[in-house]
Amino acid sequence: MRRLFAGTALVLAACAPPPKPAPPPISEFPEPSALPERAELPPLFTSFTSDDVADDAAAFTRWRRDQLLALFARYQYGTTPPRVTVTAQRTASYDDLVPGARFEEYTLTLGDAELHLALVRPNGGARPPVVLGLNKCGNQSLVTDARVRLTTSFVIPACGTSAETTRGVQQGLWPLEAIVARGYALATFHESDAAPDSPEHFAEGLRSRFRPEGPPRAAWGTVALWAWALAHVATWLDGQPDLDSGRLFVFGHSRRGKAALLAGTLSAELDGVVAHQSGTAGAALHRSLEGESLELITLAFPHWFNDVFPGFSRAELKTPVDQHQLLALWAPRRVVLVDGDDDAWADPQGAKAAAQAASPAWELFGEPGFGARLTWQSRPGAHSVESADWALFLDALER
Ligand code: GTR
Repeated sequence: MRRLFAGTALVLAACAPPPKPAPPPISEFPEPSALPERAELPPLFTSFTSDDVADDAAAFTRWRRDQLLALFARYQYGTTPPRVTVTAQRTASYDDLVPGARFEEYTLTLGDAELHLALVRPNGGARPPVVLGLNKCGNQSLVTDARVRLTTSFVIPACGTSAETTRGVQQGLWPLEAIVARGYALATFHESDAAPDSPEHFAEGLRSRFRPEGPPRAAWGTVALWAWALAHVATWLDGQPDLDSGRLFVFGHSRRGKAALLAGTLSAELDGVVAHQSGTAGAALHRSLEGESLELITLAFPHWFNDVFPGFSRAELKTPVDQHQLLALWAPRRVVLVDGDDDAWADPQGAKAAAQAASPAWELFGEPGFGARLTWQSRPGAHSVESADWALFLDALER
């Protein structure tokens, strides 16, 4: 999807734009306690530091996007290191593992770190669209076949006592045969390769290899690490000539939905996102005050964010960024938000309101927003991914 940004650069070169309002260094952004309370949503287009307004797509792309990224980095997710080069080596390929598909395993090298990717492609000649997502327990949890590489990264207790005990345990969440039957390839890697979802294992994965810039308190949390890894894998997938680089989507459920939403702000290669029940610090507005609060999420999962975000506990109205702005960073790409009727914790109405509030960003690009490229829906049921949900996700992407 580089076209979007490349095209903008051409427009900019031709029009010699005015200089962008320079944001102060991220370390000089005020502390949460010094920020004013404001009940209304922070603006999509007006500068954080001046009265400048990004009133067209070129201005939004030129400077407002960077401001919003800086605000999210400083106040929520933490700063991420610069991009590194990705190289890949195919380590296995099986034609008899998933009916109608080839199951491949790759080792991706990001600087001197490694991620282990499973890529399941439908048989046939066409270049398939791709859905990329983090998996919770390791690639071996998607299938029962003993040939698939066992993860060597940390296995969280919710998955099993060891990698060996988790073969096939996530099959229901990843209906590979049905996904490829719809013509999609599925790319996935173990989230612990990037960052274990555990404060006790905080220093493992990419965090052991990369030191983000900036003051320590602003350093990346686990959601940002996951997003950064997804963005790198998206770059590699985008460069594969036998995959459809114009239809590269990222999927995530719940905490992984938060990471999927953030990934698209770091990657122009991603053409769309399916964020399922992503909730607080995902698609739901901080200011909706329903479901999980900032206080509870930062107490229960401090490792997901930077050390500044807990400063908004019981102070949601002080947040200088809200989640409609995260969605706006996807404009004009495809955003599919799905919630569950019985999942009040994830605040479905807060996500719907965020999507409605983000819609003007699509219109800035001359595209229809809410209800068209940016959709929200709620399906019956609670907080989970069922195999049947995939038909709904893929239908939504195709609408
Ligand atoms: C919950 C958490 C949510 C959501 C969920 C999940 O415990 O409060 O923010 O991320 O976990 O990932 O299933």
